[in-house]
Amino acid sequence: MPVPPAAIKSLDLIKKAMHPVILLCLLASCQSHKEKTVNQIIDSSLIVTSVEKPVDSLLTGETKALWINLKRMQGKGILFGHQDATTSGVDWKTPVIRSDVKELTGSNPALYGWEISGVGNSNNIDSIPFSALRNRILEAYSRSGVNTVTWHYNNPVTGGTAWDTYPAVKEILPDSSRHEYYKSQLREVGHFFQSLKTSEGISVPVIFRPFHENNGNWFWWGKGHCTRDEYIRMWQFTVSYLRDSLKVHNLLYAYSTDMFDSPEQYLERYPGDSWVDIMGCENYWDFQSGATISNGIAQLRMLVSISSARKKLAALTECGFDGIPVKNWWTQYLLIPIKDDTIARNISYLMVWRNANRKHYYVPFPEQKSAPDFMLFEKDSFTIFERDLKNLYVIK
Ligand code: BMA
Repeated sequence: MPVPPAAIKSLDLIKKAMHPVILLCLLASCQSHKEKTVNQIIDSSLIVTSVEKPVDSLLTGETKALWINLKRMQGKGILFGHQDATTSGVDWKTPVIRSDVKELTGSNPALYGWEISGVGNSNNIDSIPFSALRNRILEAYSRSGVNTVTWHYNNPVTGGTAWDTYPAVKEILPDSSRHEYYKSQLREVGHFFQSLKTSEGISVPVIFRPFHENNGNWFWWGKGHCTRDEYIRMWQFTVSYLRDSLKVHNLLYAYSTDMFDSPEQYLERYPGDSWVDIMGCENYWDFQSGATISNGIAQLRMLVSISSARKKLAALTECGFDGIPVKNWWTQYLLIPIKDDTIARNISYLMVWRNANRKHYYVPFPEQKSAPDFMLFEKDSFTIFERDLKNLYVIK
């Protein structure tokens, strides 16, 4: 099995620090227990290092400023995010430009989620043209909004969707059958991120969250369809190819699981402190019923503890209630439980999913039953919408 880049780096450091004889013995034993050694090295990356450094030491100034400003804001408020906020709503779709959040509250969200499945083609998985996506991202940036991108990447072996769980991860790793194809896809991804340039030539910062919900079994990169080692190697290759080979320097990397029970479970597939900027989790379920909110809060508490020990940011990277059937859901099920918890309130942002149409939506429209409560949610001093944002792209 090829040694992942992190392991190579660690071996280099060990080589530099060690007496040559000890080193020879170590390398000899490495040959016979290569598999075990690789795992041990990956395990050691799970030890808290407390180094306050983004994944990419060559980050653009604006991206680094975003990272620093989000850190400074921890505990002071939570950015509210909406997937596809200005590309699709309950009654409209690009090329129209509206925002269901703004139409109700008078303000855009502070954070925008976007989807790049299909990158390289004209349209993404949800029929949004990439040209429009690019413009909406640039516009969000010009209003000091934060952009985050997910990738429901089609199965690279079968060509099926992200939900086609044929075990493809091992096939895209270095020296495997679909590796060159995977690199060609990453070039499309990198090209898209590099194309996000303002007229002044500034690269728009993006929080990239690939291979999300990795402890669920519904995506081909999920649990049950790849080993922990394969997942970590895929993650590390992806980051290092974008950053080191393609020289994409406007990305913060967010790692996310779905719901989890313990820090160990959360960290099971964690790629290591040098490979992650934001530690996220997604949780739709626990915030939908009074009986389970405390589970959701317990997970956010664990997330904040794990991430702050590592000097990372934490976020509820996806949540929401499809169709929002509960009148006071925004304040009573989401805002107050998080805000009132001294630890959970340190997450940087939360994001609800997209408004596709009147059968699949996460933000209310004027006559929807939770609309008044969503307006109260926006007015609360702890939620951050566009109108509450300072410039996140300069360091003061
Ligand atoms: C899912 C649904 C799908 C969509 C996909 C990617 O949760 O909203 O309709 O295609 O996300 O955006």
